[in-house]
Amino acid sequence: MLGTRSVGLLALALLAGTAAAQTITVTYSQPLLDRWNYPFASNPGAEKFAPTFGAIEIPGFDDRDGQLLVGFNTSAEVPTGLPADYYTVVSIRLTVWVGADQQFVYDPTFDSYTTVLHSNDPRFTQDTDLGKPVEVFGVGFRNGQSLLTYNENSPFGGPPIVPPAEGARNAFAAIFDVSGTSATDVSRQVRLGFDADPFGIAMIPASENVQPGDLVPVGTPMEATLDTCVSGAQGFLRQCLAAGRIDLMVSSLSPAQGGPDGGTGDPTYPTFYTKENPTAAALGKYTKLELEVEVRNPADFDRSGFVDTDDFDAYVHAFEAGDDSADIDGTCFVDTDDFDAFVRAFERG
Ligand SMILES: [Ca+2]
Ligand SMILES: [Ca+2]
Ligand SMILES: [Ca+2]
Repeated sequence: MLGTRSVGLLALALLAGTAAAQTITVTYSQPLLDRWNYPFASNPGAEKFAPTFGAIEIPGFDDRDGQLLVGFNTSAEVPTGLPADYYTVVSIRLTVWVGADQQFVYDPTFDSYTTVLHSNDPRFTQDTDLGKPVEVFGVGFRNGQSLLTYNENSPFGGPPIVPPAEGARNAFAAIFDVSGTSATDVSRQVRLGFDADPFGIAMIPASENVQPGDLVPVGTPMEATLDTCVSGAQGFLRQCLAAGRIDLMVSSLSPAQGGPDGGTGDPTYPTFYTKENPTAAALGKYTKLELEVEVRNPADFDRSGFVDTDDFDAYVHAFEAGDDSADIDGTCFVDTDDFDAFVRAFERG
């Protein structure tokens, strides 16, 4: 609590008009919301488990059929409402907890969508390792829903009212443009035929002694360190922080057994605890987010506390040198878009 309080005072100082950079480090030991984002979830915000599975190329269902939406309210620790380029996520790690025993095998590496195509599809490629990774994406919305309106018990999707329906979910696993404002739904990426880089893949800590290809025991933590250099990731997180809430979608293309509703047959997909799960609550195994954010006006490039022509000169020098510090738009590389972004920030003051 003391740590959170001191962070709050720093944020107040920022709002009071000092231009100093702030670095905020915070751990959210429970989510604001977690929701089984699945068309047949009868009580999606109160489900005790969130199974993540695919309904690969099954008409009427998204390929990423069962998804886990998690959200964290950051507004108490990270000041909201600033221009997006004030925010830079330095590090971010999401931890989820496996909720069913030995139901899937651990795959810590990316698999192309081509590995889940039907084997007679000419684009099919053999998966070179057992299992499917647990992936973490950003979250996009449709049908008038948005980051701050969509909650545990908001409507799953738009018309038709009776599921299933493809491409109709109101909150979906998404990749983003550089600005983080334009979402591309990856829920149907297999039938649409494209690969999508997740922001992170959930990994099991070495101390758990679970090797790739092993069945994963119940209660195992899985940690996804998000790569803010993935295209659109920093932009998406900037938009989240400006709004005061970070939403992420946990998803897997492990095919559901026994049909798309996961009805019959032995399941072979990952299931996670939600905060409503009494076992998770007793063990403190809540979905967790660890976050380090720098908040500063990028126009004060020399960090003097105010914006003047010295900042412009310093920026031009860094830009010409190709220095990492000249990356204003958060893409992890320096190009003329950064120069334009700096000029806009400088003119803003
Ligand atoms: Ca694999
Ligand atoms: Ca300055
Ligand atoms: Ca850049």
